[in-house]
Amino acid sequence: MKSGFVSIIGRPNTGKSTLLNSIVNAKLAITSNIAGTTRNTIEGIYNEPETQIIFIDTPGIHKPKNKLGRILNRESYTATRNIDAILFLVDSSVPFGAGDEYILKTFKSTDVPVILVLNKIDKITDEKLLNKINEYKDLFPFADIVPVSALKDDNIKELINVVKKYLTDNIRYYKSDQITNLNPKFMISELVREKVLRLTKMEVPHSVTCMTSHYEVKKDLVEVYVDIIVDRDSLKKIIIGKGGAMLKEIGTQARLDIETMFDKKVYLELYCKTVPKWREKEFLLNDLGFSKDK
Ligand SMILES: Nc1nc2c(ncn2[C@@H]2O[C@H](COP(=O)(O)OP(=O)(O)OP(=O)(O)O)[C@@H](O)[C@H]2O)c(=O)[nH]1
Ligand SMILES: [Mg+2]
Repeated sequence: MKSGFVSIIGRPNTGKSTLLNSIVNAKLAITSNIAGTTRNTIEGIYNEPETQIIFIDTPGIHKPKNKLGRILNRESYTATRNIDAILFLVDSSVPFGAGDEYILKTFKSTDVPVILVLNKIDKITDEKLLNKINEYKDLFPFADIVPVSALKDDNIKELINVVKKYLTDNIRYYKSDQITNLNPKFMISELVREKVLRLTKMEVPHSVTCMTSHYEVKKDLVEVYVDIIVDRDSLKKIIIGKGGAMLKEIGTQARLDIETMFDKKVYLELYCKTVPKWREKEFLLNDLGFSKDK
């Protein structure tokens, strides 16, 4: 038996959550093309008869602008301690930038092996990929370099084989049929938040959060109640939409995902409310599962 913990670290929007979902073959972490989608560390458990790897998806590391931003960065850095390996995920279709350099600098103080994962190779030519590998090789003593496409499930098996070399434990941490540590309330809230992000696009980027106030699994139906919280009335207007059309669409799309999650019919009720400055309010952040800002 071989096991261990592996963190997925990188700039926002590089595909960390897409990679986690691809590895566990399920939708655990929400994804969108808006940078800063993930707000919590999310564990995805990869199981084989003699192997268990706990992959930790983290919020993209960025320059923090508010308390939530600082908490997100800290969550990511905490996930680089007491682990067997770090997957440093980069988007191979964009140039190496100050953001990557900033993260690489922090790796210098760790003795955890760092595996460079060049993602989104479906977007570039083989020649460009070779250039990228050469460019990165000189920047940091990476333990390994693996190109993948998380979106197209390309080279993921190879990545897992590479990760296996660095596992140091021999304990099964979770039951072999478990794929996450997340609770259903959190997963429901996230699925609703994903639809808000995707459907309202850039209009409502990070000013929204979702909270499942109640859910109940009945005989042939799951009843779900979720609050969508924004910090301004103008955003509430966007989320509700003309005659409630946007809220209805968010509800329809989220309900389908929640039905897949429970494998049952779902009754979903959404309620949008304004809480000014929720991002700065620690009690609310704690309620939402973010750790305390120290
Ligand atoms: N073409 C292509 N797109 C990808 C790939 N992996 C992820 N994406 C897209 O990149 C965008 C960002 O993906 P996420 O998985 O949400 O990125 P993330 O790194 O988790 O982002 P944050 O949570 O904001 O830090 C989404 O639109 C994905 O569909 C890939 O291999 N190829
Ligand atoms: Mg993410």
